[in-house]
Amino acid sequence: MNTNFQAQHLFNSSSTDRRLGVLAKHIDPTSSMANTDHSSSTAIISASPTSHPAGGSVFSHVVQAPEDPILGVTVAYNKDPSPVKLNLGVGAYRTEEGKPLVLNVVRHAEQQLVNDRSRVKEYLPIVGLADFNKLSAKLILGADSPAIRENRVTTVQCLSGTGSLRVGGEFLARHYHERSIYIPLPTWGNHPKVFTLAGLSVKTYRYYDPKTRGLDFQGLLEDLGSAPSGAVVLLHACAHNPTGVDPTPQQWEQIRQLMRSKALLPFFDSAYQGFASGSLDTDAQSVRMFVADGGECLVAQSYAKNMGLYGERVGALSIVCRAADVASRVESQLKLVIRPMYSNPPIHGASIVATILKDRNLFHEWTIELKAMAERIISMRKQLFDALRTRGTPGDWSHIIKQIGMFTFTGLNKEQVAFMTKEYHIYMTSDGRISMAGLSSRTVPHLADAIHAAVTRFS
Ligand code: KET
Repeated sequence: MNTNFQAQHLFNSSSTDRRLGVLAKHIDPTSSMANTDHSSSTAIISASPTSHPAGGSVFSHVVQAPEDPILGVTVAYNKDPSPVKLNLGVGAYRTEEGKPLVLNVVRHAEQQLVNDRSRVKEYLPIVGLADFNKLSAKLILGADSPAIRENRVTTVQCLSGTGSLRVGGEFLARHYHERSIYIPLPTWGNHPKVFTLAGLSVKTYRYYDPKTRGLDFQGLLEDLGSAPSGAVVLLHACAHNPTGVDPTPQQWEQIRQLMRSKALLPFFDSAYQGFASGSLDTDAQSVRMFVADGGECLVAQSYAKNMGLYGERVGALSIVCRAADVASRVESQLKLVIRPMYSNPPIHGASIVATILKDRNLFHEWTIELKAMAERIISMRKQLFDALRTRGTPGDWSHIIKQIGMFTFTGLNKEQVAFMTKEYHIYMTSDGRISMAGLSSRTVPHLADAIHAAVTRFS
């Protein structure tokens, strides 16, 4: 068979080279925000060597890539020998003792799985564990969702939230008529990379207003209003990362009306269901609002944070369609995206999730533990706010208690962040985002001292 022909079929008109070229132009890997600074693009793809190195490595021309703006913070933290060091970079939950948490409910489910000698380690189907998929769709869309009842939803198990976004992006690049995806400014730093490499053309819409430290709702409506009809729009289902700013239910409704009137296709990223409000249902309202109108959308779900299954890489991509026969054909094409990418997903994490979601008692136990995590984060917000007020730190810090979810977008600048890392061994992303889930009552005073010193020194 002709391999060029095959490759053309696999990627339609977008070749891998073109995708990488676009990425190199688009991304500034030193920032966790989507932007158009092209300065460090050369670090991603090395130029080919002009001649074969005599006796040297064929890879000697490979340039050193920068660390990831979020995961690189942990790399730097791990190298610091200071006993007072504090990692507020990556969004990973820690206990009051500063330790990673395995939920009790996860331990119980794992015990059940281990005790069941009938379980085997065979390959899962390409789309993953059937129970897991059904239950995941129910969790995000609601148990009584007409879309599920009418078999209009296809759900495939993917490698956590990131993998779900990537599979959804590749599906759209192959089968959807409009290649542009609009992502909020700012957004999770991996979004532009995931979608560009999936073959989509990444654009931004205004989201956050640094002056009010709130939503730039007017800017959002204007930018989505002038997006081409049919464009894909990435929406954070709740607990927007990095800003912690979500639209109100009324604003969501206006966004929905605008998007539907322009046939813009919603692609929800749901990485924090249950973490914003403590309630799984409340945090799914934005998604359910868009599904209730009978229209189509994509949803990427992650169980990394809400079940603490970070390293198990469990997530799901759901595509809600207008008709059951469409959903079934869409699923057949998703299999063609997944099979050459990683063949089929891992079994363990999805089995844990399915065990919890299908057992009434375990599910209840989970909601209690999830609420406790969300409440601890909220109490950290209050404690940090109070600590800054007690110190008389200049500025209005009320956004710390107003923002939602795992992060506070402090407003601290790069210079202040660098100072806090150097002098106080506090690690965070350079955009001033701190993971509230990494704080504890014991470490709040240290962070407040550092912020106070940074703000008074560089104002
Ligand atoms: N979406 C959003 C909005 C998000 O913040 C993350 C992770 C993901 C998807 C992907 O999570 P996964 O582990 O693939 O299910 N964010 C944290 C971790 C990271 O950057 O990988 C973070 O922002 O710290």
